[in-house]
Parts: sequence; structure tokens; C-alpha cells
Amino acid sequence: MPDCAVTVVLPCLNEAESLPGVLAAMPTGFRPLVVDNNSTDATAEVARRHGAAVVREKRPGYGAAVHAGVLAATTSVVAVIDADGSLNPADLPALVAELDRGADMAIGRRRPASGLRWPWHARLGTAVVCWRLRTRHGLPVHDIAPMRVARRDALLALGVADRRSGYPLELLVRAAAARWRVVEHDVAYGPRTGGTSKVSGSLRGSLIAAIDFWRVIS
Ligand SMILES: Nc1nc2c(ncn2[C@@H]2O[C@H](COP(=O)(O)OP(=O)(O)O)[C@@H](O)[C@H]2O)c(=O)[nH]1
Ligand SMILES: [Mg+2]
Repeated sequence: MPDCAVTVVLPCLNEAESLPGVLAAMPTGFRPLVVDNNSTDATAEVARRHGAAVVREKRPGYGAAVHAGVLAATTSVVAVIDADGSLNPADLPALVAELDRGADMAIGRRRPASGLRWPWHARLGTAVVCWRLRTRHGLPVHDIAPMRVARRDALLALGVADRRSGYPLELLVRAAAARWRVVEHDVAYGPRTGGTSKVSGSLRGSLIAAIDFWRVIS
């Protein structure tokens, strides 16, 4: 992998249906790295067939998968994006450009596309958490970094410890403490293109996320 490329970490728990579209949308120079987190569908096989590198992470959880992907990456810049088709990899180059302009991390702010069902509890949770990030941590953000780009070594040096859904939030809190310059860009947010939601779309996922968020931010 040449160093000018960007590794795109895709945490995956049963995303075989959405992966082909997500991988087809990878811009030039962005190398997909699927982290298969105990999927019971054909996630790994579909990922390989559509040109992605694949690593496996046995420890369950979004944060465990993301961390494994960042560790496995060999490029100096890494991106992380969901693999459910709700976010568009075409938004990544603009985020990478912010690093070139001096940002330590560039993140997406989800803007709902038509046809999206965005559960009220997920929106409310995000709004409350971001208010806290702005007022208590001085971080000028309006979303919890659903898509992000940073330099790999700096990211690992932050030492994010959460291995479940609190990972992105802990990352933001640690970035604020380290006085990182964090830049937020609007990105399109649509319905997932296949498979089922593991977080905000289910009561169990939402409760786990709320507990994880509260642990990080309280
Ligand atoms: N590896 C791994 N990925 C997960 C886990 N939970 C969610 N994901 C992935 O994280 C991304 C976002 O999850 P998703 O189910 O879309 O959450 P939602 O957008 O809140 O409904 C998707 O790519 C999922 O496959 C998990 O426990 N392990
Ligand atoms: Mg999703």
C-alpha cells in the first residue's frame, strides 16, 4: 500500500448486503479495509470479492472493530466510515483535504437525505452529547463523528479505550483534551442500503449506546 493512499476502515457486523455499493463508491486512492466482527453472513467473502482487504476481530463491539482496523492499517492517514450504505465514501476526500490544511481530525456531520427514518431517541442523544462536547470540552461539533479522518499514529497515541459504541465519543473527548483542531463537514446521511441496524434502530442497541455515551461524557 503506497503511503499516499488512505486506508478506509469499515467496521462490519453482517453487512454483506450493503458492502458492494459502499466499496463501489470508494474514491481513487482510498483503500477499503473491512473489519469482520464475527459476522454470520458472507461479509468477509463479499468484501474480498469487491476488492477490500479483510481482517477479523473476535472481540465484539464497534470500537473493537475500529481499533483493529486502525492497528492493521499501514498508511499514515486513516478514515473510518460505516459499512451500511448510509454514508458516502465520496465525502472522504474533502475531509482528508482538511488534514492538509492543518486539521488534526476531520469529521462528518450527518445531514439527512430524503427517505431517512432517523429515530428521535438517536437524534436527541446526539444533540445532548454534542451540546456537552461544546460547552464542557470546547469542541465545536454537532455530531459524534460518524465518519472521520486522522493521522494513524496520532490517533493511536490518543489511547481511546472504549471498545463498544462509546468509541467515537471518547475519541472526541480525548481529542479535545489534546487540543486537537477538529473540523466538521456536512455529509449526506441516507437509509442503510441492506441488512439491519445494530445500534440506533433497535432498543437494545440504543440502550447500550446510551450507557456507553454516558460513561464517556458524565
Ligand atoms: N464490528 C462491529 N461493527 C458494528 C457493531 N455494531 C455496529 N457495527 C457497524 O457499525 C456501523 C454502524 O452500525 P449501524 O448498525 O448502522 O448503526 P446505526 O446507524 O445506529 O443503525 C455499521 O457498519 C455496522 O456494521 C459491532 O458490534 N461490531
Ligand atoms: Mg447505520
